Amino acid sequence: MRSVCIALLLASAPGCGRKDNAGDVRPELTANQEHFSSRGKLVGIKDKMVDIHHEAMPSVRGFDGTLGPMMSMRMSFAAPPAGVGAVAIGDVVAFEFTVHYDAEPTLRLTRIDKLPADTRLVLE
Ligand SMILES: [Cu+2]
Repeated sequence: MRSVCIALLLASAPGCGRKDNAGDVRPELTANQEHFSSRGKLVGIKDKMVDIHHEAMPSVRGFDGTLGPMMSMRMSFAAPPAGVGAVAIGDVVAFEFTVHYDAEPTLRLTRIDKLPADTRLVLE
């Protein structure tokens, strides 16, 4: 899923929840990384990668510099350097991440916190 999502970010194709003509347009990226946040359900941890089924995000910048929505999906992130802490598979989480436009791994968690188990998420 991650590779598909990244490919779509790279190609700026409709998909990965992005819609044509949505958001502003920035012809060239002026920063090599940007910070975003969302909520979701932790669905996997393996090899320092964390899979999260995240809610829709209203505004994420793709590699073409445009901001657009990303639909709810399962996506893989590199774990924070300090690890994921007390969260476990099945937990509802709030998380923050950076998108790195010029370095791998592209998606890196910077923070992940457990939310109350009865937190209502909107997942598709
Ligand atoms: Cu996504």
